[in-house]
Amino acid sequence: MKKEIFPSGEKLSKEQIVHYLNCDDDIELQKLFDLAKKVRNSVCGNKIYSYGFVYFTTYCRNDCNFCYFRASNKIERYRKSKEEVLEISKALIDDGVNLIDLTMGEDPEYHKEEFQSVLEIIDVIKGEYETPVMISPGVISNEIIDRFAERNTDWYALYQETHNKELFSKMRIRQSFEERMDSKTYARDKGMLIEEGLLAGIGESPEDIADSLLIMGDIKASQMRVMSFIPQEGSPMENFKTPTRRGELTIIALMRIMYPHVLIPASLDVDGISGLKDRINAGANLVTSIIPPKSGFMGVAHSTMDVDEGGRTIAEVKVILNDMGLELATKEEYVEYEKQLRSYQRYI
Ligand code: SAM
Ligand code: MD0
Ligand code: SF4
Repeated sequence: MKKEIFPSGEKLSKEQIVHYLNCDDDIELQKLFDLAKKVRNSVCGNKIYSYGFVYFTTYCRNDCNFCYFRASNKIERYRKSKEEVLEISKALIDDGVNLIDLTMGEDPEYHKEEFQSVLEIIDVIKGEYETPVMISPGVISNEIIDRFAERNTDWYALYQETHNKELFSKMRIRQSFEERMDSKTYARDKGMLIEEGLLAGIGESPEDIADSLLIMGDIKASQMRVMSFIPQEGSPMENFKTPTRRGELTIIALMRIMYPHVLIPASLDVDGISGLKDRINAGANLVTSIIPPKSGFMGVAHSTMDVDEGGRTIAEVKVILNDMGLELATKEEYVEYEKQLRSYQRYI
């Protein structure tokens, strides 16, 4: 497969990135979004990909300052059985999602059993259901990463949130910046695709975001995300304000222009279904956080928003995308795209 399967990205300098992040000229920003959309269409045509979200345990040993599910937050938690996880995954696949994102808090129970039940779940989803899988387990040992990689688990998602080490230590308290970076690059070197991610509105500067955008390219992330911070009840950042969405949308557009090949989520977790259109119009090519209604499963940033109301379903997403002249990709089309991403990895 040739490198030319994807257009090459704009090599923006840190100064150029900072310029756009500081830009408050609506006309200039609209030009950026239009360019991002044009780049996206040249890569994906009118297709948009979709991931089902399965947050199967909300227990966590960590105390991230921004997160509702941090260990010290006194909330109701759940840990779903293997059967429940498979049932919801099957329902999502039947609805038409392209991939299942198995997400968890850093639950000590799973560390104790060395992720045996997660591996068994992956075997069924990949084998019997013939569907790609992403795992979002937090930091895990290299030995466990080896086991995921051996099973051809497609993706390892692990978001740094910021690449400013001082800010990182205030957000992901008592966690190692290096260990988190090393886990994802190790997974990449073992053949897994990796997703890197940012939180917007946690006290970062435009220069920090520019650094992150450049690092995401350096580590060869094939999926890149940004989500606006949503304040969580009971957490230390409860009274922080959520930022305006201009930042998130500008970052999506910059990612698309700099790295035309990557998957960039429009996450329903940030603003629910009403936030879909703007993110797609900024250059996103993937809808994430699709959750069946009344399933008893949660989102993260907005743990319950639009879930039971059925707002986070394929049916709802389809209506909005079709209105925009876009279509949801089939699983086969997604698998082909993933294959191209893998080939492209070798050239960058
Ligand atoms: N526990 C694993 C980890 O931290 O890597 C995986 C799940 S974690 C809940 C997934 C992501 O949700 C975080 O990396 C963060 O980007 C996002 N998130 C958590 N709290 C958020 C908030 N308050 N606002 C926006 N995004 C948030
Ligand atoms: C999402 N709520 O896609 C999910 C989550 C974890 N890999 C993804 C943050 O928005
Ligand atoms: Fe735990 Fe992940 Fe939330 Fe941090 S972001 S507290 S690791 S669930």
